[in-house]
Amino acid sequence: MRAFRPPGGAPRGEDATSAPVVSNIAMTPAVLTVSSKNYSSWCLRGWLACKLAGLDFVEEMVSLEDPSARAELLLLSPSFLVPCLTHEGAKVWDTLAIGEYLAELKPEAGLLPADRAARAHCRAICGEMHSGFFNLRSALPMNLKARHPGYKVWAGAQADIDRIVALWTECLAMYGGPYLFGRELTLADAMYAPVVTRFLTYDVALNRECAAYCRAIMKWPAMIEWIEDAKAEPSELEELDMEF
Ligand SMILES: N[C@@H](CCC(=O)N[C@@H](CS)C(=O)NCC(=O)O)C(=O)O
Repeated sequence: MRAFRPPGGAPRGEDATSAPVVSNIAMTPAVLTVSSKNYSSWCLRGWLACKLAGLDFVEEMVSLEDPSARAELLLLSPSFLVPCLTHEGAKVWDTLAIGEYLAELKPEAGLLPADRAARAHCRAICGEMHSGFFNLRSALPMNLKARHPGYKVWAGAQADIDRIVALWTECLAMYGGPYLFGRELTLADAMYAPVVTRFLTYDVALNRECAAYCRAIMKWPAMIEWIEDAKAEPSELEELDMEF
């Protein structure tokens, strides 16, 4: 298992011998365990939610192929699945649960809309993404390095695409865009961000509003950062063609 610590992630001028011990839990930075940045759509969602929350976190990258890493992952994530967020004694291993945890932890970050009805709407479409669109997810796996111009979408996946276009179009009309719930990014945008990349990868034709939404998401600095990292990933996984 490799651990990536961003430069400057540790408090400046502090080291293990001189720093006063306040609380072991409070001093441990939040850790988001993720796998491939090129292929893992759930990790992208969880990571974007952490960025949106303004959480101070470090990434821990695991290789799901490596048996010893998998054994270690079981200690972190009882489901074996990533992303998994470890923060001040809490261990959260499901993307939707991570989103809810962050919304509770950082209410000021606006992961969920302030208005009650909009908040319910946001939760409903996040839930729909989390539990649905199986045909889209299996037929059009996330692969940020790939481009398939003129890709022929299978009819089963087209029904999922049509439903997503309908729900995006409704949100953009109701809340005025440029994001799903208006002027500010929410958890819904993090949940649908890997759908945006799939639509670009597989050259899916969209209406004007949804195409503009995709452009807005692709300009999100956190998305740009993740995609740059994905493109820099070793190419040995490039042939992998599955949803995970
Ligand atoms: N429902 C889970 C799905 C998470 C998931 O499927 N994660 C994939 C990576 S994107 C995974 O960990 N797969 C384990 C494996 O391939 O062994 C969530 O919302 O977080």
